[in-house]
Amino acid sequence: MNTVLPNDVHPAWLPPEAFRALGSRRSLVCGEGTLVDTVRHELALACARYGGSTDQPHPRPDAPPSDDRPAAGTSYELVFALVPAGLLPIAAAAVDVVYRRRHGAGALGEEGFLLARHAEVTVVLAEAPAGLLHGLFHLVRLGESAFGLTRPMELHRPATRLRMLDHWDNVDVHPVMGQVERGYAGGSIFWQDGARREDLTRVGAYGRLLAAGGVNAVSVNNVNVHATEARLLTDRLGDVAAFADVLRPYGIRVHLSVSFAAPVTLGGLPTADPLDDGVRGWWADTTKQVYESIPDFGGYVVKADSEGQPGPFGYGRSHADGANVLADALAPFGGVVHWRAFVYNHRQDWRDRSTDRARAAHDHFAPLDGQFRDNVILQVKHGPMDFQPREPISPVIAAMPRTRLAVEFQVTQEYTGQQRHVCYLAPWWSEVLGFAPWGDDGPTVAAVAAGGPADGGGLVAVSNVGDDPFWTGHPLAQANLYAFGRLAWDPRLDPAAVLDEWIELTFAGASPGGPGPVRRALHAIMDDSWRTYERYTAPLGVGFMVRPGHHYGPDVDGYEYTPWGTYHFADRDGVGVDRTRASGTGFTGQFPPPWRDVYESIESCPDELLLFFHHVPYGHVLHNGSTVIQHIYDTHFDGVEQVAAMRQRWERLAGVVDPGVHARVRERLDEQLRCAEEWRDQINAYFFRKSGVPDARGRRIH
Ligand code: GCV
Repeated sequence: MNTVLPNDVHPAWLPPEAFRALGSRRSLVCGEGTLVDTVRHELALACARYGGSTDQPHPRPDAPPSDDRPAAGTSYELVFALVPAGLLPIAAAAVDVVYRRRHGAGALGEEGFLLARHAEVTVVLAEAPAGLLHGLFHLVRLGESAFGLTRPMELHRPATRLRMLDHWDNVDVHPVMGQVERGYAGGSIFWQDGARREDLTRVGAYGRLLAAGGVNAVSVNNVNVHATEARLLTDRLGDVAAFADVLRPYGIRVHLSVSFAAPVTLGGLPTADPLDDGVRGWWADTTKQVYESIPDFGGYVVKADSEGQPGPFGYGRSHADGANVLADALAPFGGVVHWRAFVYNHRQDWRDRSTDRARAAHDHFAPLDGQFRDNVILQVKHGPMDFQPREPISPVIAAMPRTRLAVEFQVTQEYTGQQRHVCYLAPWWSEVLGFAPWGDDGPTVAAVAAGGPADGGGLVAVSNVGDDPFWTGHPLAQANLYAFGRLAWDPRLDPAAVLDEWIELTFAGASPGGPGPVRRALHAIMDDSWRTYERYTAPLGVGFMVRPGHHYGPDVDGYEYTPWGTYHFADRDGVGVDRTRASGTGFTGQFPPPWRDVYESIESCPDELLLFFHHVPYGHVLHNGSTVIQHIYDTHFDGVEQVAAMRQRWERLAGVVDPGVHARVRERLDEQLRCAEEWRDQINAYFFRKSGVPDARGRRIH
């Protein structure tokens, strides 16, 4: 295991200083296995730097589980142990007894851990090695406070079993999309010049960062599977196995995006019809070979019948037929298929008012509830459209109680400033995860993803990293990657507290005045940055006023007359999409009560989604007391002022944070301000020209 990153790569939230508290202690690690070795290795590195020591256990085989005598020899300050801890030093054994009395075996699961302080020893106890690894990173987050005099016993386990990142990386550089589709941080960390990178140190370091956030699965290639990438399933499988080898020590399983047409394109069969025996056999044989090289392979990700990708519709079959054939091939090995619900008609006619892209996923998938195998996970984008800065939740999330659902987020900032803008997305994800689709008494979106008594599908996000020295292009975009992992582990976490953790870790020891000034400045810049972004871009949930193709910067009518859908219907009198049952596309009817009625009525529809659900006159008065047109002007002027304030605030950190980070963020904030002004001026001018209504405050509109 090589954790030494090249000097020009930023350590993100795991700088050596973050390990000071652990590295200066006398620690003992008990247990065996790859992940336990990782814990040992991490502690050894930290101790070499900070003067502590780390040991193997010296158990006394005759010691009973509740033995109270200290271990012979060294007295430890920190102990990592697997249950049962009876043969270990006093602290772990005593904690083990209390834990079992209170919680019973199995309470920690495969990845959970218990943290306790007993007889001046900090103890991390787990039932499986992954728990010790997560416990280690939890201690890194706690720093010195893990060794405070008193600490109540804490039990931690992830809310959901699968916490995954999807990479939209291509092996070959795609002529239009480049190497990483919707990537804003340079090339792929996995591939270069059409081949697997020789040196996978970065991939290992990435796995380490992800594990420290809480992620445990990575899909390594684009869901748009082009010819070269398709071969990762067969003759280029060695590449995937190599990634699995370097990610395994961090408890991360590798998954692969595959093409539904693979039996034809790779297998030479005449059809990919999922009900054809030859096709079933091909998937079964191919999958068996995958597991022969990668025994802990996670499974397949499939984008089918979507934006030009092949799928079961081509054979007159349903998406359940399609997903199940892959699921059957994976089942003997414990693998899963993530089947994406992002299926819509991208060849629609803007003149046809009855077609509504928002409806598509529910129309296609809700009728299939109950028809998928247990190892199919239907992967649903959190909104019905496509990762806009504001959307309602996808009604599919509330429509398939007999299907395992994963909720998909987009960490890569395709529609949220492309990592040139500061846009801390955790508050948005937290809102989505905490949303209760059946009303306040029902389960939340997070609970659906976690599943009931059986496993849910978990949470998935599209990654934002590349071979950029800061990993994410914009150094502050690292916070989004960190926050996704943390919220996937525990969706109830407060996004501001998660940001605090990220600041503490990332800037640990990096600033002469301590992290205080950095923390204050970054909260001021980032806490509300998603809402700031929302203010200066498309108003009131209408979305998609971006430049077609690359999706950066404003273009109000960019998609208005294209086959991709998502229109705003602005005219001289008003703006917005009528998605009501009464007079529009009927999309509101896809929600269960109370939301189907809340969204249906202009009176009860929340302001921030008004134009998503309703076409209203410019003079319509919002709940906040402003007219729609005045709200558009006000938010756009405010949004730009807020970006200017962010930029000023960052200036004051010159000399406080690392000069390289400072320069990169400053350059990005300059661009953010320029772009926000462009948005303000285009949006305000557009709506002023359409409506003829002047700004009540007489500000300049072009
Ligand atoms: C990988 C949007 C993006 C595409 C992406 C697609 C998806 O349409 O613009 O680049 O394709 O979503 O999620 O599959």
